[in-house]
Order: sequence, then C-alpha cells, then structure tokens
Amino acid sequence: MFIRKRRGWEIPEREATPEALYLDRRTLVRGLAAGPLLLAGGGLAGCYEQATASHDDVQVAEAPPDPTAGLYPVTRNLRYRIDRPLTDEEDAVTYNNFYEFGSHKTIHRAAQALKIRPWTVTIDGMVEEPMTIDIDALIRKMPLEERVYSHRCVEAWSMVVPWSGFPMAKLVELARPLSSARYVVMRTFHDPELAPGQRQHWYPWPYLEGLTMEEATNELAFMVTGVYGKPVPRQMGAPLRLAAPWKYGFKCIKSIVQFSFTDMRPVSFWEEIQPREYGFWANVNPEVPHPRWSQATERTLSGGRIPTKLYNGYGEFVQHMYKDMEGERLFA
Ligand SMILES: Nc1nc2c(c(=O)[nH]1)N[C@H]1C(S)=C(S)[C@@H](COP(=O)(O)O)O[C@H]1N2
Ligand SMILES: [Mo]
Repeated sequence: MFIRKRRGWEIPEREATPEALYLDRRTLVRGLAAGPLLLAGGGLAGCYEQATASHDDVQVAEAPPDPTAGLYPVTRNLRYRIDRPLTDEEDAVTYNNFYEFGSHKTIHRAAQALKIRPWTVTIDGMVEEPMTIDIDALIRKMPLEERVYSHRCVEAWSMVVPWSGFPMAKLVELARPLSSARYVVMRTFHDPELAPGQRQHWYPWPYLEGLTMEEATNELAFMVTGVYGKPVPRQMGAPLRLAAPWKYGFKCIKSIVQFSFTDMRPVSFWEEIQPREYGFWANVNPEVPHPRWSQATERTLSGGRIPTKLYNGYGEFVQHMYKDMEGERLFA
C-alpha cells in the first residue's frame, strides 16, 4: 500500500514535506537508528512513525526521489471551484484505469514498474519546428498551479482531485503549431517488456487520444504533473497526463511521450476498440446513456451516488465549442 501521510495542501506551507525530502529522511532515519535525528525537529517524529509502519513497502522505498518533488505543493487556482469535497488521496491513488498495467482497478502496485526518468516528450507534425524536450526541462518552463477538478469515468464513477500542472495552451504555445493544424494527437509510451498490458496484442497500443486545437487551448485543458501536492504517481499517469474534466476520463491520456499536430482527426484507443461505445468527442452528458448503462448518475469514490451534470458541470467554459454541431456525436 501507499504510505499514508498528511496531505500537503491540508497543512501549513512550512510543515509540508516534499516526497524527496521525506524519502531522504526515511533512509537516514533507518540508517542511523533514528535517535539523534529525532531531536532535529518536531516534524521528524511523525515521519519516523510512518517510516517504521511502512518498512515493508520495498517499491516505494527503492524508488529514486522524483527530481520535481521540491516544486510542490503549488498554489491553487480558485477560479475552478467545485461543490463536493476532495476525494481521499488513498482512495484516488489506489483505484485507477491504466490498461498498460492490467484491465482492473488495482494496478497501482504493478504501475510502479514504469520508469519515469529519463523521460522525453516529442512535439512533431504540423509545427514550425519539431522538438524533443526532457520532462524536467518542460516542467520547469511551465507555470505550475493546482486545480481541483471533478474526474468522471465513462464507467460512471467519479472523484474530485487536486491536480497540479499547467494549462495545455502553454504547451501548444511552446509547440508553435502551423495554422493548418486542427488536432493534437497524444500518445502514451510503448514498452511491452515493462508494461504487461501492452503484450495483449488485441489492444491497439500505444494508447492514443486527441483534442481539437480549440479544445486543447480551452482554459480547462490541463497538463497534469502532480496531484495531492506531490508529483503525480505512476498509476495516475506520471510524469505527464491530461485532465480534460468536461470529457469522460478515457480522454485523459496518461504518461504521454508525444504530441503530434495534424489536420486529420485521429481514431483514439477506445474508439478503435469499440466505436459503438466510445467516440471522439466523449463529452459528459447524463442524458446520453452508454449502450450498456445509464450515465444519469455517478458513484463517487467517497461513497454514494450523485446526479451527473452536462459537461460534468463545466458547461460555462466549454459549451460554446460545440454550438452548431448537431450532426456530430458529441457525447460518449
Ligand atoms: N495510457 C492510458 N491512459 C489512460 C487510461 C489507460 O488505460 N491508459 N485509462 C483512461 C481512463 S478509462 C480513465 S477513467 C482515466 C483514469 O485516470 P485515474 O486512474 O488517474 O483516475 O485514465 C485514462 N487514461
Ligand atoms: Mo474511464
């Protein structure tokens, strides 16, 4: 299981413990048998307790510290508000869809196999100049902020997540697309040796998703690099994933390695597998049922069912993009 600790955003800034520091302390605490270090500061006692409680968690202990850990927590942008409490971190990071590591919800341990450094992101296609950029250089170029968004899966469960990251519009700006570009296509890493799901050849790997240029530069489209005041964990799509909260969760592609600008609408991963059930637009709409179930309500990971909202409650930001598109299948 993941180490249970206080959440970064719940405690005063001066008390927040970035993951890298935390792991260092843990190693130190173990190596030096704790005694002298515990005198160093009030905060350490808590860390020591947590370290002993989770000493059997080999994977977490052996993971090298994330080089961006010191960047978090970042300031929350209060423009995006939501009338539901945050989902408990433990629940959010242990209930995931990431088919590269299995077709069930408890892939969080298996996903620790993902190597997230070195990691490069390629920007190509209809751009002034293609480029490949190191993830740490990219993250440090970008204005990081926190946004609390609702995250609604097409399977009718949802959570409320404090993502950290930067507006996708900033990435598009960096990419300098040609005026002829109409879509951004995003691809996940492809490494069947590392990701067992990718050995299941009936899936069209690598995972692929796309947005129109207008959607990608909509203020809500957000590139995620962190969550709960820390770098985003592997199972949630480290080191870079999308959050497009007005759409079903499958649009929110994880562990992205490539952004290609094009004038052709891509066929995304789920659309290719089952076009009858999953389309390109995939906007949330409670009145348009999935062929196999209703989308009228959703089960929150915190417990209980709530009504689902059109565009997942983000209509004011996005509905103008879909005016005069009657012929299109805009929902799921
Ligand atoms: N590469 C990749 N991205 C993916 C998926 C996946 O299987 N592989 N699953 C999608 C689906 S169906 C959902 S609901 C969300 C889940 O995100 P979460 O696990 O962070 O809640 O990720 C999306 N992004
Ligand atoms: Mo999903």
